[in-house]
Amino acid sequence: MSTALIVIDIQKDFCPGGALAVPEGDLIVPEVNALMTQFDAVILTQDWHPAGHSSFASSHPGAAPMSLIDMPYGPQVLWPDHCIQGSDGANFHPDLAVDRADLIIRKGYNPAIDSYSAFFENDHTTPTGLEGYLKSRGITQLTMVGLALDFCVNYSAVDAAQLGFSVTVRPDLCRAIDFDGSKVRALAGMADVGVTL
Ligand code: VGL
Ligand code: ZN
Repeated sequence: MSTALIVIDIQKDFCPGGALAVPEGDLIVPEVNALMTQFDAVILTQDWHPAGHSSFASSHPGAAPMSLIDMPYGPQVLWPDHCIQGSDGANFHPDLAVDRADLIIRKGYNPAIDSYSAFFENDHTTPTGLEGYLKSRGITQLTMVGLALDFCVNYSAVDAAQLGFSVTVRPDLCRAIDFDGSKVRALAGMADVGVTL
């Protein structure tokens, strides 16, 4: 049985001053770095959108950021432009111990589909490859930290639990966008599928 720490989207755009800033997103970095030494594997995820991505409000004339639209795969929140491939905002927080990572998995690169989860795009069927990576390394126990608790951490944790991994989320090492009750809903949803909080 091997363990992995999955560090979700600790990128400049999700930290104060960034394009989609999560309040206090930067405060978790020192403790996340310290936690990395306690796992067999450390995996980082990186939100990585092409310019003009379909999850950006700017790609939908007249749509306001944080409004909802119906996509072929279901409802989608429209975000401010963020984590554009190669942009400074897509970089990891400068203090994150990136050198400790065994794997960096990028997601959200498909122009037509958003990808909150580290495992599947928002259609819930297109895989990122992370499941195969973990299984082929014999990793069964996952701990998740990062940004944002109510979106990418939430979707990643629920998918991992449903794929049969043993999953712990550390809410103290996450921060939430907390949009329209999303934080409370996320915590309840993760608990429902057996995620340890
Ligand atoms: C995220 C919204 C859009 C996240 C990514 O990392 O939680 N949220 N893209
Ligand atoms: Zn995104």
